[in-house]
Amino acid sequence: MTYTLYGSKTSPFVRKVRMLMEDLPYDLKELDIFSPEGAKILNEVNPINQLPALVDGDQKIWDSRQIYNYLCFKHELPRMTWDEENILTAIDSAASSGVAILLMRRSGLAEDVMYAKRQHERMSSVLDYLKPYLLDNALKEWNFNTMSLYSFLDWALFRNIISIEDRPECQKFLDAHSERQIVKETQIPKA
Ligand SMILES: N[C@@H](CCC(=O)N[C@@H](CS)C(=O)NCC(=O)O)C(=O)O
Repeated sequence: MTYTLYGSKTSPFVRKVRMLMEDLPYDLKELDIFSPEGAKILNEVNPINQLPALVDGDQKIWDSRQIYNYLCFKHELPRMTWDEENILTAIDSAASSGVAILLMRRSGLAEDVMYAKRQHERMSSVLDYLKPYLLDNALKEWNFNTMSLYSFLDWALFRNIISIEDRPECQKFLDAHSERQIVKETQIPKA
């Protein structure tokens, strides 16, 4: 049975699911969700109007974490501990803050307002919190959390949303995983 994954090649939330599905059969249906056609197709699959969405026969699954849980259930992938779940929540929250900043910029909104500052503070706070993890487990492990972290960092740098100049552990982490085949296969298109 081939899954259908609705996504885009730039989304960090889609990328980590593509990494997770490296050995699973799926068709990627790329959507430009800001075009009327793409938005219509996405809305028929996911009323939240966000990517990714997974379709498995009659079953639709929204949200990357739900997709992870669904695939864990179906393919008996290892479940996370509660501490690992917290790490995923932190990474996803940082990525959502990054997406909020991107949407603000695309809307022409200034970033010297409380809402934007909260998003930047959240991303910094998460990266501060993850420093010991980045220096240890994250260098050695390749699982949904490290896939999520890689996808977020690479995307946020690509979009100029974060700077890691003062965070060598982030660069070390990216370097540790950048040669993986699935990382290369899912690279963000530069054009
Ligand atoms: N909680 C969702 C977040 C997904 C998300 O934010 N997707 C972005 C693309 S990176 C999106 O579709 N944004 C459009 C919007 O929010 O209107 C998940 O984990 O899948």
